[in-house]
Amino acid sequence: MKKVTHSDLANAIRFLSIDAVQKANSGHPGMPMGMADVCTVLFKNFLKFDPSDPEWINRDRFVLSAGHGSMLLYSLLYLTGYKSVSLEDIKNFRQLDSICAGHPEYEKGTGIETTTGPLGQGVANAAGFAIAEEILKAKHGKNIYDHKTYVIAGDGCLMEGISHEALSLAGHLKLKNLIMFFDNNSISIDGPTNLAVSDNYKKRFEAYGWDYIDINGHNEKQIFNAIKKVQKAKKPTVISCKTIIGFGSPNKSGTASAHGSPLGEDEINLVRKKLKWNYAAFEIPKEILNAWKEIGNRGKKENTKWRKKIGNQANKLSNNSSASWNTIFANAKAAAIKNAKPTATRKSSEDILTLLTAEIPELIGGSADLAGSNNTKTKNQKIIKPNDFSGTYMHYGVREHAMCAVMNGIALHSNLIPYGGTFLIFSDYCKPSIRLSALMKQRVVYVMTHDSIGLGEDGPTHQPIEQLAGLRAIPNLNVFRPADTTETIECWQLALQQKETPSILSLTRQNLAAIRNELVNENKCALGAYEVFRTNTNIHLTIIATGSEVELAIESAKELVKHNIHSKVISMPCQELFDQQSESYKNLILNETKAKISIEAASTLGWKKYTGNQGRELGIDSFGKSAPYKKIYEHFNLTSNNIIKVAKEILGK
Ligand SMILES: Cc1ncc(C[n+]2csc(CCOP(=O)(O)OP(=O)(O)O)c2C)c(N)n1
Repeated sequence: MKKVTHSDLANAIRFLSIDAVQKANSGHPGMPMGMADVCTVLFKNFLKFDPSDPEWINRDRFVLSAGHGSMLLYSLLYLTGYKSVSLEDIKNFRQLDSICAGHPEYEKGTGIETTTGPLGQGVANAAGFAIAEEILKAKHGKNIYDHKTYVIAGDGCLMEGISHEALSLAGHLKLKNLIMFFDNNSISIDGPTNLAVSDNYKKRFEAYGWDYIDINGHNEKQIFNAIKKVQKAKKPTVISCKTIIGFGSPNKSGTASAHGSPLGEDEINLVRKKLKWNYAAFEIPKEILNAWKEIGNRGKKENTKWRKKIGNQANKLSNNSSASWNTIFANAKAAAIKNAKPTATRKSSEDILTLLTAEIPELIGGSADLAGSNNTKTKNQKIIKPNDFSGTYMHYGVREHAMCAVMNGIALHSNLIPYGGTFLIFSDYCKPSIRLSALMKQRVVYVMTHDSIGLGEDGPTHQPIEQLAGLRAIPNLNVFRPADTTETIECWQLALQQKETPSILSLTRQNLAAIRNELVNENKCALGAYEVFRTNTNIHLTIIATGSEVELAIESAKELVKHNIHSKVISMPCQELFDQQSESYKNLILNETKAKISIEAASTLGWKKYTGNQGRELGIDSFGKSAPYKKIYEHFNLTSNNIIKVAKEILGK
């Protein structure tokens, strides 16, 4: 039997990728063809993984940031013996419900470590994986956690701004366990990358504090030596792999035409000739498949050894301390009612976080240079520093986008629970990563303070208007806007309980009066909306408000009595949770009166569905203003006088 060579192994990846893209008549063959050699050497000799135990916590993480090259990942998963990807799945590349989706989609236990496709996200996710590993290593010891994160980034990933943020942060933190393969093929969609970029990559990476190694990405020996070298790295390392996109394609290699469309039957035949691959589409000769399966089996021994070494500690690692959480929340609520005083919800958030961070070591906090403004750092938290990851608080620097994608990586890694803060307005800088938290069902908590014109003098650049509506439009994301300390505690509880849904906590800068003065064990915010005040059994009007505007709604309801208008006030801290309630509950809340007013100091977009045809939405549909905040509320007519006027109008009084 013929000895299986490196080229045989690499070509198996190439042809599976080519054939799958051709059959789907859609996809990106060029990148897998170009990076097949690098991945073969990595998987064969270095990557610590066990396809029979994809969730082994001490596995190396492999992230394909250049997600369009998804067939590279699927080929590797199939060839090395993951149960998640069969040959049939590969034949169904890009078809409905195939695990081999257009771009890799995270699914626990499959070997697909994260969802990629929006270029650059994977780079920051990888930094998050590497940070999580360092934190867990510092906490549990090298005996248990000792692995690396490998990420493949293309020219596109490195052009994206998020990569600059993430690389800079990784360099600062000296993440020696992070290794990037730069698929340096100098081609993107529009053509050669010199149409748009002339970065000196070596200088760029070195300036970030990374080691830079240059290799020919088709030279097995060079690839091997480079990966061997980085096993002992003291810093994050990029291995810049000079590769040829579409390697092996006589007419398309080295050009943008290999990037994102099927090669075509004729060209594929020429590739088969050139690479001496005399097999039919999707056929992997037995000896080559066996050689790949052996590579897949390599990690099993190491996994078994590791399990023996750590003994029963394994169970402890995957548990977290959730049992004690409910007591913390219950006690905090009791204290909030007892000591009620005007408090900004960002401060209420800090207060509950102070209790939580004392008890829940899995909570990893942070902020994008606004720790003191977002109130995300508690007195219990030590700072995470280069070479010292024993802390639980990250100063992410002014890097909102990377912060959020790093948090996704931290959440994906294992059982850590990341939360991070910025101003709500800058959720716009975070959006692509927030969307991916939601898509990947990750428990990431976004602490977004200064959540309206209530922030005052900083003016329209800092005052969110359309942000809440935009965030609420993201599926599987809970947007919480609590109205006082008790609601803030309840919303934090919900954010931590929802293991498959990320949360936004939209919090105020300004003080808010307590609207809840009766202690109930029930988490009222879990209903999404509930009655918080009423002036009579029989009412004419329903006022729905969120966050800082609940206080205004209650004040207006009291005033309305003087005009013979009785009303109830609904606090709606979370539209998404309210929408999930039973029809009868929704009816109870919304349909007691036809006349309804919503009040939220933000875009009115989306409120009509609650106020209905006879309702009115009070909000702000222009940009904000720079002034003391009470003046801005007046400017935008968010006053009880105006609410009374509107109420009279819709009630015809
Ligand atoms: C944020 C983002 N912008 C644009 C795209 C569309 N896109 C997909 S691949 C690609 C070019 C990437 O070039 P490169 O990384 O060099 O990949 P290669 O051509 O080597 O496969 C672009 C612009 C995307 N996926 N994500």
